[in-house]
This record gives sequence, C-alpha cells and structure tokens, in this order.
Amino acid sequence: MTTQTAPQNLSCAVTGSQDYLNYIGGKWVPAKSGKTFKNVNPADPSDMVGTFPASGEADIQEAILAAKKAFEQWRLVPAPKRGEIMFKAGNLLIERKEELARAMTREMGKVVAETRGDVQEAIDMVFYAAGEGRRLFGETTPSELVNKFCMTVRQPLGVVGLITPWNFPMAIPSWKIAPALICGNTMVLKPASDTPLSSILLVQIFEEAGVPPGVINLVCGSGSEAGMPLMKSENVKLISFTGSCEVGRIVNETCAPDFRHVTLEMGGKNACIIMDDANLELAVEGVVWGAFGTSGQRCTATSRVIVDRKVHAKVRELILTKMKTLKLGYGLNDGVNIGPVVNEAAMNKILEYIEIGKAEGADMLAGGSRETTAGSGWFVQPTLFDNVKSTMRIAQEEIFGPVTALIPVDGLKEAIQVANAIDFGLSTAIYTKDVNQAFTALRDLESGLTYVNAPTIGAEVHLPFGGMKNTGNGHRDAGQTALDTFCEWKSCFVDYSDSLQKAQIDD
Ligand code: UN1
Repeated sequence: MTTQTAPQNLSCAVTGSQDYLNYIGGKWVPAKSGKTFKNVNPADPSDMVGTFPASGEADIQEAILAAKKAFEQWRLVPAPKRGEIMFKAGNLLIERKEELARAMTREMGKVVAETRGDVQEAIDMVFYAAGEGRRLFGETTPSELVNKFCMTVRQPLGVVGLITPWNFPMAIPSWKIAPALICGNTMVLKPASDTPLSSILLVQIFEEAGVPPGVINLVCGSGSEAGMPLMKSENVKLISFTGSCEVGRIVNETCAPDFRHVTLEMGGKNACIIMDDANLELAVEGVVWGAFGTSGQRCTATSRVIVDRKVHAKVRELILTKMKTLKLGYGLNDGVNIGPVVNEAAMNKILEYIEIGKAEGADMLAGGSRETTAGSGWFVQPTLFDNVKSTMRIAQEEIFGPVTALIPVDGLKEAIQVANAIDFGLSTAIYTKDVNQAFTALRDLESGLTYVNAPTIGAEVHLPFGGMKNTGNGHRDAGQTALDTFCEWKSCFVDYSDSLQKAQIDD
C-alpha cells in the first residue's frame, strides 16, 4: 500500500482541487483499487472540489482491523486524558472555523452563515463530550445484602461504524465521533459521498490534536461499496447511522442477525403550528427560516405549516412577502440566503415532488422551478403550496428541499391531529401565546423535538436529538443519551462479607 502523510491543505480545500485520501491506521492512503470519484461544487459544477478514494471492502476491512488494534490501548486511556485531546481538537476547530465553513459551502452548497453554524455545532459537541471525560458518571447504590457494594460503570463497545449524511457534514459526524471517543471506542467513519472533504478536514483536526493512529479511521466511498461491508462486519459492534429511511432499514436488517447495535436517525416531515393568538410576524420568520434555510435540506426542516384558519390568509400573505426577500446564489457571495441543493438528482427529485403537489390539486403560490439565474448549479426556487390536505403526498413524504405546505385547520385539536398524522416524528413547533395550548402541544405532539415560539430547526448539542415513529429506532444522538449509545453498562457487585450471601433467597 502507498502511504503518504496528510496532503490536505485547508486553503486548497477552499479554492483549489486535489486528490484526497482515506485515513487508516494513522496513515493517509488511496483506495486499494486505485479508484477515485469526483466531487464538484453544487453551485457551479465546473468547479471541481477534488477527487476522493472510491473505497471498497478491502479498505473497510483494513480500517476495521486498524480500529480493532487501536482499541486495545485507547480503551485504557483515562477518559479525562481522552478529553484533553478532544479539547485541543475543539480549539483547532475554533481557529479554523472560517476556512472550514468556506470549504463546506463550496462542497455542499449551504450559505456560509450556515456552514459556520455547522462548524460551531461540531465545536459545541467536541467540547461537550470532552467535558464528559471528567464525568461519565455511573451510580453507586445500596445492596440488598450486608457488606456488599454495588455500582455501575460505563464501558466502551469496541469498534463502531459511523455512517453520516451530507447536510451537516461536520456537525453530525461530530455528534458521533465525539461521544464515541470519550467513551473509549475506536471507529470507522464512512461519510456521505457528497461531502467527503468536510469529514477529511474534521478527522485531520483530531489527528493533529493527538488522537492516536487507528482510533479514528475514515473511508470514503459509496454506501453499497464501502458502507455495506462496514455494516456487515462482525467486528463492528455498533452502526450509528443518519440518513434516509430506505438505507436505515438496510442497516437495521444487516445488523439484526447477530444482534449488533444500531442507532438510526432518519427522515422528518416537520410541522409548525401557528395558532390565531400567535405573534404572526415572528411565526412567519420562523417558518421561512425553518422551511427554506439549508434549502430545506434538514431532517428538521419545516415542511408543513399547520395554520389556524382564522389567520390563514394573513399568514399566507406574510410568508409570500418574506419569501420575496430571499436571494438564491453561491453561498459564499454576500447577501445570499439560499444556496443550491446538493446535487442534480436531489434537484430532480424536488422538482418531481413539486409536480406531484400540483397534480394532487394543491395551490402553488410561489416558486416551483429550477432557478437558472442564480448560477449554473442546482438551484431550486423556494416553493409554497397552499390549501394542502394532510393526506396529499407532499404533506406526507419527505421532500428534502425548499418546499413547504400550508395546511389550514380549525383549532388546536385538529392542528395536533394533523401534525401527528404522518409516519415520521422528528421535530414540531407551535406558535402561541397561550400557555395552556403550548403545554398541550408539548405533551401531545409525537416528535422527539418540540419548540414553542421557535422554528422546527435549531437543536442544541447537549440535548438528545432524534425522533419517534419512522424517524428512528428509539435511540438519540447528542446529549447525555449519546453516552448510552457508545457505552455498555456494567453493574458491579463487591461482596466483602467473607460469606456466601444469596440474593433473593429467604434464609
Ligand atoms: C439534521 O437536519 O439532520 O436542529 C440535523 C437543527 C440542526 C441539526 C439538524 N442543529 O436543525
């Protein structure tokens, strides 16, 4: 195998193009097959971001073995020491935030204010998890028996596989890498093939901060060629996946026969409810940010606006006015609010959904097409449908683009019913000034995240992130819950009575 030191250069990532490599066992290496794939700027497909290893089973196996070997040592490094390395990584992320953000905008399209937010979320997660190095609390608890001591401790799982999406190419890998690291696991990261560079830049920072060779391995490639062998390996104790339901099902089924752990964070069809007593200007600001920010490509995007009929006309007018202020373009240019969508196939899928919405009889009030004046890339106009029925496909299926649906209802009861009448359960929001309505919604909305008087997007790393129903499989990323994902609990009993004490047996 050819080995090289890290060739990646941050200024090149922002403007130039180069051949990037996998990171296996502490070395930057090409795919064994020598195959590569290209990645282009979605705002300008003639701008080549770089070529990346098109890896396959042999590369994945080597990465898993490197991780397995590194685990022997890493699991024994005291967690506060692991945390110290991570604090260094957090500081490097802060130092390079601007360049990382710019490289990410170029790679996946969202505007630089948002890619800065993506890097910031990674910084937050790395610091948050690093701090856990001095906690990672277990519990002590009395025993039923005399002279017996009971406690619980967290133990790492071993090698974990992390499969991450392109829409938050630093934040989401960091939600998985950081807690996995602090808990003492080693890992193989397979990032989305639309955003390998952002992951490479992130992993380089961990390398520079002093994460030992083999602890984090990064293998670029497609889901079928690189993701599949990672899921199939019996040496991989957990797959933590964020992406589509379709692939999530494959992950679940692949890991099920030998009971390997799986965490899934998948789609959303998130509703924002606007009640008649709400601050309508605020609600509409939240809707426009939630629906069209990141070009609607967030799992948490506001893709349904459930509005009380009494304020329907007013809300519609306010949304349309606000939409007129949105500017599409290259996310590094001043004044641009909406970047392109990630690739041509994504654009075509979104445009198809717009046609479906029209055919279903919803009223399209704005947008509806590709925007060619914004550049040569994959730009889709922010699109608003009105008088959408909850049963329509555009109100049920995840579009993952800048399209939202106004659904008029009568009162809170119907609003909650409609909000819940979907297969997903990630994020919901309600705008109201009435505390009774707010708490009723908090109780009854079926979603892992619920916001009152705030948009459906905007999760913070120290709270659990994930959803109910088809959004997930009961696990949560981030927050304290991430520690449970990346640890096994061990209950420990120490009997210092010098006699055989039989629990639960009557004397
Ligand atoms: C996602 O869309 O997959 O709450 C993650 C938010 C972001 C994370 C979104 N902090 O919208």
